[in-house]
Amino acid sequence: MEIYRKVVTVRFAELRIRDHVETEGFGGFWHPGIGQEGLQVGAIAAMRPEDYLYYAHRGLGYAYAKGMDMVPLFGDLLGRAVGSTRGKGGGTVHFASAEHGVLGQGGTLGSNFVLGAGTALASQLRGDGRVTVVFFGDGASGRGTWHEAALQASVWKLPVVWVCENNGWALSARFEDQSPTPHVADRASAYGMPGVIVDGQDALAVRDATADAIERARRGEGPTLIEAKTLRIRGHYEGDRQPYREDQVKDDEIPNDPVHRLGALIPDEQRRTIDGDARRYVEEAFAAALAAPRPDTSVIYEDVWA
Ligand SMILES: Cc1ncc(C[n+]2csc(CCOP(=O)(O)OP(=O)(O)O)c2C)c(N)n1
Ligand SMILES: [Mg+2]
Repeated sequence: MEIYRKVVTVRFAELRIRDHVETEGFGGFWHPGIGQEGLQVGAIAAMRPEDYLYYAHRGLGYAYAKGMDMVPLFGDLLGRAVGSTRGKGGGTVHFASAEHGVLGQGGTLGSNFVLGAGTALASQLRGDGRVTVVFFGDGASGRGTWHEAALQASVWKLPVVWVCENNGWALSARFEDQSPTPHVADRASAYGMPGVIVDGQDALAVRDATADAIERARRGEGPTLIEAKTLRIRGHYEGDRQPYREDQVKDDEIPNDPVHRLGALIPDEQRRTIDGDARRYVEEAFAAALAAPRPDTSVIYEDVWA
């Protein structure tokens, strides 16, 4: 029930942002995660609140699932002072909340692989029992940083779980044109870790696979690579007309829609109540963020390391 509530909340947030981008525009790129909410929420449902998360750029489902409120998330996206970075980040890769273990991301895809191995090493040295989960796409899986982080994490049995969202596309490049093997998970064996393939549209299956990997990591047995098979529903960014793509999908015809799959498990009346509450929560949070002031220019040098 709780997973459904979060998935449907993220779906409404996705649709709200899509509408806003269409009518008002957007400062930067919005990479819609519509259709991938189930795997994002499902995997994170297996984490403890104190575990560390490095999310990917496709939507805001990860950070919400990890416990962040929608107001700071929308605030960051809209460049408002109520954002978790007080509106200074902008775009989809600059949420952060140390309190929720949401450690941010970066515009350079793959920079978080080595950071993820780093927080896992910190947890191992401190013996704090925390696990780090790192999300990334099929395209990012080709970065050299993944391979070095995966090797070292495996040799040192670091408590990290790699979750690859294979949606078949990296911008305009098909997965088949970027990988010599049919699955990203095939690469796990080179680093002596399990490579698990799971249906990314099945939130509960992703939750279970991630729970197994997290337990293994907590026991000190090292990393796991999970590959969740999913589909990129919209363009790479909102507004991408995808001239390179023939298999375009409509928002209301999402194959194996994770919202419908979970919703089918819940009695109608209860589901309608959850949906209504989620829709209201998203509308109110979006309105609150939109009404908030933009950051004052005087804060520009705050939080700058050097
Ligand atoms: C190192 C680096 N190279 C290229 C880019 C530009 N870029 C942003 S997203 C993206 C596609 C990533 O594809 P994938 O990892 O499969 O994630 P998806 O967008 O499908 O969720 C690219 C090429 C970048 N941000 N960083
Ligand atoms: Mg991809």
